[in-house]
Amino acid sequence: MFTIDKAAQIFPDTRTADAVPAITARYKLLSAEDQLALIWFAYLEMGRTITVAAPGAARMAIAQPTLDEITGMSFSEQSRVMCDLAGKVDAPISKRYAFWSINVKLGFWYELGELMRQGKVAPIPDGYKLSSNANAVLESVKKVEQGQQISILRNFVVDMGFDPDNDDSAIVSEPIVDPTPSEAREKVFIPGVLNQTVLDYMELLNSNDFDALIKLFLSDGALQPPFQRPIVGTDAILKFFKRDCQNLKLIPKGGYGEPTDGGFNQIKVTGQVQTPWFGGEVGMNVAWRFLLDENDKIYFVAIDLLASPAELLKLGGS
Ligand code: 45D
Repeated sequence: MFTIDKAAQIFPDTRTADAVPAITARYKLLSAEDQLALIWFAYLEMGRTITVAAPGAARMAIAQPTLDEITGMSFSEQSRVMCDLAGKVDAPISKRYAFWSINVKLGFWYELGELMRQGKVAPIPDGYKLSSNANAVLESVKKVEQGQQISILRNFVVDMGFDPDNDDSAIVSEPIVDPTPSEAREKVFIPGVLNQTVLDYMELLNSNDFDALIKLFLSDGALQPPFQRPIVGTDAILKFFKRDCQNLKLIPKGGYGEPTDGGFNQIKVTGQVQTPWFGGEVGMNVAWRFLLDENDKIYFVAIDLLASPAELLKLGGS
C-alpha cells in the first residue's frame, strides 16, 4: 500500500526547478552584508520587468509597528537590524520576524525596500562591491526564468530571522478573506482530466474556500508545496491553506490520469500559478501530482515548480 514517502514518488519523470534550491544553498554561505546587497541588486533587476503589488493595509498591520520602530532609528542601527535578520542573529526584531507568516515577511521587506528607495531607511551603499561568490550567485539568479527568480527571493525572505523553536502554532498571519460567492466562481476545465475531485480542488482553491477544499482530503493525507517536506494531516494542511494560500490563481492547462496500486488513481496536471504579489505578470509553471484513493479522496498532492516550460507538455500518452 501507499505511504506518504511512496506517494511522493509518483510521476518520477517530472523535472522540477532544481536551480532554486541550488542557488538558495549557495546564497546561504554568503555573509549577511553580501546577502542583503545581493537581494537588493536582484530586486532592482527584477523591478525592470515586473512590479510587486503594494500590500494592502490589512496585510501590513502586523509589521507596521516594527517598521515604525525601524524608521525611528539611525542608519547604522537600521543596517544592524537588516544584517541581524539576514544573519539570523538572536535580536529582538529578528525574533519577532520569525513568527510572521510568509506574506507578512514579504510585506515588511516590500515596505523597507520602498523606504530604502526614498532614503528613509539605510540604503545599500552606492559603491557596494559584492564578493566574487556573491556576484556569481547574482549572475545565476539573473539567468533563471521569472517564476524561479521570485521563488528564490521568497526563499531568502522566508529563511531570515531568529527562529530557535519554530513553533508553528505561534505564527501570526494576515486576516482571512471571505470565500468568493458561488455565483462569482469560475468553472475549471482541464483538457484530459474529468476527475471531479481535481476540478473541485482547483475551483475551491481559486475561490479561497478552504473549509470546503480540505474536505477533499483524507484525514491522514498530505500536501507537498514546492521545495518543502509534505504537510501531513488535514489540520496542518488547513492551517497552511488559510495562512499562506489566499488569493492564488491556479490556471491548469492539461493533464492525464491512470489507475495505480490498491484501487488508487494518479493524476498529473500541469499549468500556471499566479500569486497576488505579481498578478498576471508572472505565471509560474507548475505540476500537480495527485494520488486519490478509491473514493476519490486526496491521499497526496505535490505541487512542483517545473524546470522549464517544456515540462508543461510532458503529459503521458497525449
Ligand atoms: O534583504 O495547489 C530588499 C500551494 C532589501 C498551495 C529586500 C500552491 C534587501 C497548493 C531588496 C528591499 C501554495 C503549494 C530584501 C498551489 C533584502 C497549490 C526585499 C503553490 C529581502 C498551486 C525583497 C503556490 C522583496 C505557489 C520585497 C507556487 C522581495 C506560490 C519580494 C508561489 C519577493 C509564490 C516576493 C511565490 C516574492 C511568491 C513578493 C514564489 C513572491 C513570491
